[in-house]
Amino acid sequence: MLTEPFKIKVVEPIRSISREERIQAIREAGFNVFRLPADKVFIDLLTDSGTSAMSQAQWAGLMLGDESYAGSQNFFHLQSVVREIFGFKHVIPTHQGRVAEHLLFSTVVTAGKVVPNNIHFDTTRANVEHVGGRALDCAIREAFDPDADHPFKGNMDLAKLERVIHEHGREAIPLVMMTVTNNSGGGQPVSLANIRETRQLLDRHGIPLFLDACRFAENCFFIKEREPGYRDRSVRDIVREMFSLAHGCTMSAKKDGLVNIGGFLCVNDDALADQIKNLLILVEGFPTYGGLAGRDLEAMAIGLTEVLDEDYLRFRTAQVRNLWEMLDQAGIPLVRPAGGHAVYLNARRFLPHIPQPQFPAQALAAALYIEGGIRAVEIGSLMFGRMENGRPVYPDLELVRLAIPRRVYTTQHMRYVADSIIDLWRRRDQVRGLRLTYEAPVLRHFTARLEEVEPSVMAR
Ligand code: P70
Repeated sequence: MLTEPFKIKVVEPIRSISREERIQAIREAGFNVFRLPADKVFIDLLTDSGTSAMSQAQWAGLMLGDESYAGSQNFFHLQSVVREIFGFKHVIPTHQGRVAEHLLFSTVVTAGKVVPNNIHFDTTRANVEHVGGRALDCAIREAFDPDADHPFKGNMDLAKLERVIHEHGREAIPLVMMTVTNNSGGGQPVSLANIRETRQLLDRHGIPLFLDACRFAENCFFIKEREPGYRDRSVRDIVREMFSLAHGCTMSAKKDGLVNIGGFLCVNDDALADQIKNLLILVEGFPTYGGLAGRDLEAMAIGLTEVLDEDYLRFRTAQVRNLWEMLDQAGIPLVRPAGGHAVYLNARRFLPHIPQPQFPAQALAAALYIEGGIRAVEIGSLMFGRMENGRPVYPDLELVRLAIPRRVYTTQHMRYVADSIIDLWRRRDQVRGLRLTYEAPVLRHFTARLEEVEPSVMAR
C-alpha cells in the first residue's frame, strides 16, 4: 500500500536553487556530492543512514534520557529490546555501525586472515583491511549482474564460500559475515534458507557466522513476502529465527533502528564480549552508553520496535518499488529488482560512452545533481576501484544509488525524482567523464575531488 501510514507533525522546509547555482556548487565540490552543503540539495537521497524521521514516541523518549555515566536506565531498556528482538546475550552499544565492525574485527581478525561476506559494504571492507585482513565477496553470480532477476539476490554462493574455506583453511577465517540486505549489490535480501545452509556449512568447519544487520527488518519483510512458508509468520518471528542462526551481529541503527545516530554489536560468547567491552572503554565509552547519550539509547530502543510494524514495512518497500517502477517503465537501466532501501541506476548502461577509468557512476551522480538538485551516491569505481600490483582494478558494478530516507519524503517527491532522471536520460549523451585531482589513501570516495575530462555540454 502506497499511502503513508503516518501524518506529518513537524515540517522541515527544503528549497530548490537554480541550475546555474547547482553547476557552480558541484564544481566547487570537486564533482563530489559528499562535499556539497546540504542546503544546496533539494531532494537528498545520499543515504538512508541517520536520515530517518523520528516518531512522536521517539521524540518523547528523548525526554526520558538518563544521562548517568554508568548504568543508565535507557541502556537497560535498549538491552531488553535488543535481546527480545534478536535473541543475543551481550548487547554492546556503539555510536554507529562502523565502530561495531572495528571492535569486532580488531578483536578477531589479524594480518593475513580472511573474512568472507555476501558483498562487503565500504566500511566493513575497510575495517577488515585496516587490521590486515582480506575481505572477500562470495555472493551468488546474480548479485553481480544488474539485469538478473532473483528474489534473494543477496544470497551467499555456498560453493564459492566452500572453495574459499578450502583454499585458505579454516584457521585463516575467524568469521563469516552476511549483510542483510546486501547494500553494495542493490539492497537485495538474503533468504532464511540461505542463511541456514551457510550456518550448516560453517558448523562443519567450526567457523562463526555474523550478520551485518543494518537493514534486518526490510530483509525480513521480503522473506515474508517472497520465501515459501513465511507468509503467515510475523516479521518479528522471522527476525528471531534469522538471528538464532548467527553467533552475533553488527548493527548500524541509523538504518532500520530509525534513529539519527546509534549502533550496537551483539555476541553470545562471554569471553569475546569481555574483550570487546574492554576495547570499547578505550575508544568509545563505558559499556552502558557506548559513545551515545542516554536519550539516543532510548530513541534507538523505541525505533527498533517501530521498525517491525508491518504496515510501515509494507509502505516502505512499496515506496521504493514505486520509484523503481516509474523509472523502469521509462526504460532507465536499473538493478533488478527494486531493493529494500534504494533504487540503483546502472551507470554503465546509462552512460555507455564513459569508460570505467572516467568514473561513469560518479559522473551520473553529479549530472543528476545538476539536473534536479537530487543527491545520490556513487557505488562504483570511485568507492571500490583500487590498485593491485601497480594496476588499477575496477569493480563489476558501476551504480548510482538513490537511497530513500525512512518516513521523510512523500510519493510526490518520488515522482519529481523520477521525472528528473527521465529528463536526464533523454540528454545522457551530454554527460562527460571525470578524473581525480585528489584522493585519500582509504575510503577515498568521501573526500575525493574530481574535474571533467572535457568541458561538459550540460554545464553550459
Ligand atoms: C549507507 C551507509 C553504512 C553501513 C552499511 C552496511 C551494510 C555497515 C555500515 C556502517 C554509509 C554511507 C554510504 C554512502 C553515503 C553515506 C553513507 N552504510 N554495514 O548509506 O554503518 O554508517 O553507521 O557506521 O550500509 O549505506 P555506519
